[in-house]
Amino acid sequence: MAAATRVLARNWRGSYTVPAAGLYPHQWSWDSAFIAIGLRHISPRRAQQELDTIFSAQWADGRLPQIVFNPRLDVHYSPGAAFWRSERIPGSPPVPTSGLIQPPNHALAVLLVHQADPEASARRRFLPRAYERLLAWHGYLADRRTDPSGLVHVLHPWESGMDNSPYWDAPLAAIGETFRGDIPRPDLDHADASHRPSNAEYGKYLYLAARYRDHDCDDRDAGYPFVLEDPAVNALYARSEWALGRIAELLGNDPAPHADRAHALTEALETLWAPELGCYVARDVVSGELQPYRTVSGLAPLLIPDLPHTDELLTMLESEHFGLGQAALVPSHDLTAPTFDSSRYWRGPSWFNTAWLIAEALHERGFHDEARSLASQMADLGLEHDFPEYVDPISGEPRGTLRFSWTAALSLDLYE
Ligand code: 2M8
Repeated sequence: MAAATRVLARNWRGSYTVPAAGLYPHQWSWDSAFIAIGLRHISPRRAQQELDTIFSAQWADGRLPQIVFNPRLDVHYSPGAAFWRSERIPGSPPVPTSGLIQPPNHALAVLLVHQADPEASARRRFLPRAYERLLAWHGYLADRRTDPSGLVHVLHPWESGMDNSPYWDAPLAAIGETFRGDIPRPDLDHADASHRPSNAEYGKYLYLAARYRDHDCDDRDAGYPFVLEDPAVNALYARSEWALGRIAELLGNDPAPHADRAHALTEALETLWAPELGCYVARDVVSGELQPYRTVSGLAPLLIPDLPHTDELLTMLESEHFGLGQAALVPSHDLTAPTFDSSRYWRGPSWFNTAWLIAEALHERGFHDEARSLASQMADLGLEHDFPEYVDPISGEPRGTLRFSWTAALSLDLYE
């Protein structure tokens, strides 16, 4: 507990927590929600502040930005504030941000942070304030990002939080273009190149980001070349609608619209079910093709109550593809796939945030032993390796950077 608390203190910047001191020197949206979930055990007030800070960077259209930049550290991360120039874009907030989004885990975090200390929450009027922000955020997803299928889409691999997942290989390859300018890689000063996405992938990332920026981050432009429906993004959205319903109830409002939305998303997720793989997959909206890979994103719908494929997903989790109980945590990609890479970012390594989500889902479904064993593995691996960003699922060795905030925060959550 003390070691995790120290990491969070070291990465605290007065009103938010950076994911890691060198590699990620700004505030990231879904990181902050995961961090707040752990922070609530040390200081509910700091956890509220973490979320308030990300909410204060909300755009006029309701989007919560992927990154809120500290402009003084712009050369240390790419692409930064000078790339996005968000201040020129109508509806952007007074602080510099990226125009993209990240997965919507915020309502889940707000509910847990509130419940950790309802009195402190009431004193600071945290819940009503957060509720307004969450309504606008979910409204943005419903109005600007929802497809005729009923699912929300991402317009960039970064929006999924799982940057180089194999899901994106074919859709990125189908885009003939790449970024023509310089491709700075300050990330390689802080992590081994073999643990990070490739230069070719960064060329595509920057091309797509620049294109979105140059269209003023306007979602009504129909011509984006990368439009993908991701299972984890939609599962977190559904799960967050359930949380928002509970928040509405606590504030004396009607929870029914949130339950309806969560049900509609669960039903729409059916279009991403791949029976031959035994899990959910992503769909490329441009080509219409399902992306035939088993990834941890495809297991994330376990987070939703009343899911039709729960048994199949549990079987998949325990199979040789994800090796629950055998592998370290939960691999980000199928251990048996030719595309599996035990070190490279979201193509195989096990991450602590996804392990936490799966542990939560197992716990809620009554698999208490399995949930506890995953939780204690997280705590042990975190402590043993100084809270790594991710680990090799076979050896358990640390990968990426160390003293990573959500690893520390979520390990703390599990000490309870
Ligand atoms: C990673 O993504 C950023 C871009 O957002 C990057 O590669 O520079 C991902 O692991 C993402 O899920 C995470 O939120 C972010 C910061 O920890 O790093």
